Amino acid sequence: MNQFQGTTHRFWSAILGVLAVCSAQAAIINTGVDISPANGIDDNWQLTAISTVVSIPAPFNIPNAYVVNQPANQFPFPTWIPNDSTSSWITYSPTLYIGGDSGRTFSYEQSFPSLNETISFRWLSDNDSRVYIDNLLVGSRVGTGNYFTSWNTPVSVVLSAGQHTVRVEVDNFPRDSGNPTGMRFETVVPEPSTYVFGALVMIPVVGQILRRRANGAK
Ligand SMILES: [Ca+2]
Ligand SMILES: [Ca+2]
Repeated sequence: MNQFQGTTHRFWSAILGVLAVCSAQAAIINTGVDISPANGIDDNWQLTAISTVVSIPAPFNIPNAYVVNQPANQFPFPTWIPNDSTSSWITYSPTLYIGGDSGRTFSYEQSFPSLNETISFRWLSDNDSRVYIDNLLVGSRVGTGNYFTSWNTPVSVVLSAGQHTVRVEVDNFPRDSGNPTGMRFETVVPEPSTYVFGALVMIPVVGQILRRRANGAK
């Protein structure tokens, strides 16, 4: 390698290093991706709250969120899009209680580190759901409750560098029988179309606007 080749090599190494940093994904870990699956508990997501107007059946044990590991042909699969190697469903109970009214709202959370970057993600839920990052609503699937049969258009969020929290609130609709609830969440590679047509939410900017309004209201 001569001097010119060495300079060129260093140049491209630097460029590739920058690209590697730019393409790094925030470390939200998909649901059901579990380094120690034997206990059935999701290592990365936690069940932080259950809001009930009726008692729900045991067993459940906050903060454990459990991976739904039914075979792909066993209820609630394939009515729910079956698990795959990218992500799996999680729920509040190790036995996925499906015998009766198991409502109402289940909150799943994960704390994660991020660069100053844009991330995109999509999710499934039984039934309605809302996604918050640092307590700001960034996406929702509400109305029919049938959000277990198709993925939403990915939501993109601009994050500041640092530690963040994602929370997914899932409302299980009341029903007399056969009433599972669960959630499935995965990050996706941002696509250019996402920036144009998707919901682009800038967490730091929104925070600044809210602060300005608060200051102005004094
Ligand atoms: Ca585990
Ligand atoms: Ca349900």
